[in-house]
Amino acid sequence: MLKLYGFQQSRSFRALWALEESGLGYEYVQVRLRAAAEAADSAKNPAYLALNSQGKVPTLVDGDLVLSESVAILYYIARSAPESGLLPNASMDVYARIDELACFVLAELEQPLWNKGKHWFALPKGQRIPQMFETAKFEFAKALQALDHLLGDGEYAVGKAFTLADILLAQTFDWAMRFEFELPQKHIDLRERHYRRPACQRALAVMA
Ligand SMILES: N[C@@H](CCC(=O)N[C@@H](CS)C(=O)NCC(=O)O)C(=O)O
Repeated sequence: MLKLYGFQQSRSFRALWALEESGLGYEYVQVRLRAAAEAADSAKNPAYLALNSQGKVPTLVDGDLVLSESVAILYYIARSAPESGLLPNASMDVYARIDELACFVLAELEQPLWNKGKHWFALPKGQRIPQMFETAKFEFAKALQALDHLLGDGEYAVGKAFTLADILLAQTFDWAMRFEFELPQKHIDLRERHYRRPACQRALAVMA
């Protein structure tokens, strides 16, 4: 059975949501990011570091396979459950658009969010630069402008059905709202719409 290691509201929620959409059996294991290494459930415990050398979440384990990048985990879940449509059986164009959005979320959209997080609470106190908040705000607004050129005005990110690209966008917009970034109403609406999906609601309950 698949085993997902995660921590509350973090990138691990993407994977948990995808697992619920997929219908695959899985076990969810909560690890604690800011616990001392001695704690058995700490992400810095040697047992967890053996799976994820950076002590980060998410980590997905399937037999001998250990994956530690959220987007790779989403693709693995999608390919393990083709009937879920998370990666639809579609044309090269559709695959290319999904890949493009997945790369964009990682490389452009979430970076300013994480930069704010790093300088807010994640970096050691002496390394934090509060002025980075404004830089992050500026860069996020720029990324949103670029996103407008990648997204059409349909209900879904790509094509006419829900895919892993929708999970990535909705979860990243949720993150932006929690981190107090300005978000256009259309993206707030997208997040609301997709978070109402039964699979997302179940994932939220698992994580609680
Ligand atoms: N590129 C990785 C990033 C994983 C990552 O940075 N996860 C954060 C939580 S969202 C984490 O575990 N941070 C703990 C730390 O930096 O010590 C992915 O997408 O999975």
